Amino acid sequence: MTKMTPSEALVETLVAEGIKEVFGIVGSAYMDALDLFPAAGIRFVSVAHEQAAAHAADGLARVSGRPQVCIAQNGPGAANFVSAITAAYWAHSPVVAITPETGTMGMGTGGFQELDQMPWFHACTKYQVRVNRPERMAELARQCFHVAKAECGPTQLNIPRDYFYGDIECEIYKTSEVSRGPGPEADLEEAARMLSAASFPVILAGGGVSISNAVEETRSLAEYLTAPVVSSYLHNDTFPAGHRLSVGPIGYCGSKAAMRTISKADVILALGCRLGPFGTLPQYGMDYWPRGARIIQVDIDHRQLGLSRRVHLPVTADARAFANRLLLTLQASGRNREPNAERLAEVKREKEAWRKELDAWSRAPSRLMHPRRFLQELSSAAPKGSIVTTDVGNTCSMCNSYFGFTGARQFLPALSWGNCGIAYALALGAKVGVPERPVFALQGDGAYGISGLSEVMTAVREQIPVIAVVFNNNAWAAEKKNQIDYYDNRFVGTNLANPDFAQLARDMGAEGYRIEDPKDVNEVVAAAVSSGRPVVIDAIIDGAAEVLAEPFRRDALRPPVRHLPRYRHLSAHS
Ligand SMILES: Cc1ncc(C[n+]2csc(CCOP(=O)(O)OP(=O)(O)O)c2C)c(N)n1
Ligand SMILES: [Mg+2]
Repeated sequence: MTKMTPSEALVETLVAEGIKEVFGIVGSAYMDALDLFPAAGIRFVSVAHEQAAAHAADGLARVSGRPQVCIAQNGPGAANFVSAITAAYWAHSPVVAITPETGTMGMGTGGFQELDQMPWFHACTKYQVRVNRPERMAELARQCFHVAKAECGPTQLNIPRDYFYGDIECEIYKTSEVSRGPGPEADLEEAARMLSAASFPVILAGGGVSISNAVEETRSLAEYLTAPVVSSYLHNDTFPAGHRLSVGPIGYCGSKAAMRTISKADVILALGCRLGPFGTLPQYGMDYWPRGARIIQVDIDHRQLGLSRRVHLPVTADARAFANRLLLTLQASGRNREPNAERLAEVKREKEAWRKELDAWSRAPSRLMHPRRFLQELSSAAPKGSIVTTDVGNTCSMCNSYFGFTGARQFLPALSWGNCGIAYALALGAKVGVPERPVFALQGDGAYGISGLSEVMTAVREQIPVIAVVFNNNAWAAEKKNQIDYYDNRFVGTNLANPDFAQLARDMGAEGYRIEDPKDVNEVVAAAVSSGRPVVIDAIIDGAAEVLAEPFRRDALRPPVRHLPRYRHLSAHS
């Protein structure tokens, strides 16, 4: 036991956990701890809005695979975390949100910046705790790190502001690594039997493959079985795109090759995959999910097993450990598999057909630059190994069929929270974690206005050279597409009128480029990558009905029905 202050105990716990950066906006509530950061070797990355601090911590956690930290002033500062922490929750990203709160002697009196902060984070964290005595600062902070790691999600450390002060005795030590097994032997054997007997086995690689760094193990398994590998929705980085068994992602705006391939499966190994219901909906008019297929579902979180689909073999296991042991079990079974030439040829055929179709879509005529043509150029111009974050929007969704990756932790999309305004700040965090790689933040013009624009100031101030690409179609086009398809082109709130984003970037101290012709993409991207400075590329693209992707929520929208006389002309069939 060593004598220290609670502020010292908190900061020393961060140091013990290997924290090098903390994202936030300064506030008096935690200034006593903040003052120690430089001496502790912790960089405080000061952002423009607390939402960006939590997204940046998420981005850094996703690329590093380690818990990361954001901190905010009590009340309004902490409230600004909520949406971003929810995004991290659905991304299974270990973010520790430190939320100082009103002092213990003022609680309940309605003093200043006071509201019970625990309910805000109740539904979006794996664990939350209020430091109830200053002496427990290190212990409770440590528990937040432990659960964030062990349960792959955000936690909240809530600290009454007077509890940073005083003298305490405590011990500082690092949380241990939780090892996770490959699942029961009997399940591994059953999985080996099912896959060996399958006539068309398919591996569905989910986010857990990336989280557990199981890409190599998945590759070996796929090669042994000659099993095509489909990435789950928005998890394009779970298998190398150039591999001969890779067919790309299913889900909204995904790969038709992947959808046609999985539709033929009689056995699916859903590895590190929760089989999220949105990610398996029909797409491109294809109801591709093979209802007759037998499913082996492997997830580290037993709550996900069989949650949205009937599963024949549910296994609670680490994706990497499971894949590794399953391969050994298959090899030991004596069935020494030769590569299945027919299946390989089929995969090749499907990929080629999809490539041709996508190419034709990307070269369709348009008045302004076609978004697909732009994405085609952008995805080939981005250097191999780049990290790409994406937002929520019509153009961003199309990215799913253009961007392939070489390995895990390279693709950071908004995922299931689906909030516009996430991409830029995710990229800030990612770039801090992997400074040697180009980091691209892809977002629509609407989403950029929510958060990206103001965080360019952060990138400049903190010298974090992310490359932002703004898909500028002067519209909240994903929503506009609904008005086109369902509301007879009545545009309420979906048109935008943008400033010159490139000029604005230059005014903020970043580099700014404008692209109107796909031929310029290569040159601009090369300049952006070599500049080593924050860059904003304003890509002027077409937003006409013909170039837009399908409505995002076809599954949930209905034609308008109006009964009242004053609205009757707004009915679908008026
Ligand atoms: C925070 C938040 N607000 C609103 C929405 C609803 N929404 C989904 S997509 C979208 C439009 C996105 O527009 P933009 O970023 O310009 O991309 P585009 O669709 O034009 O490519 C909106 C408003 C959302 N997902 N998140
Ligand atoms: Mg737009």
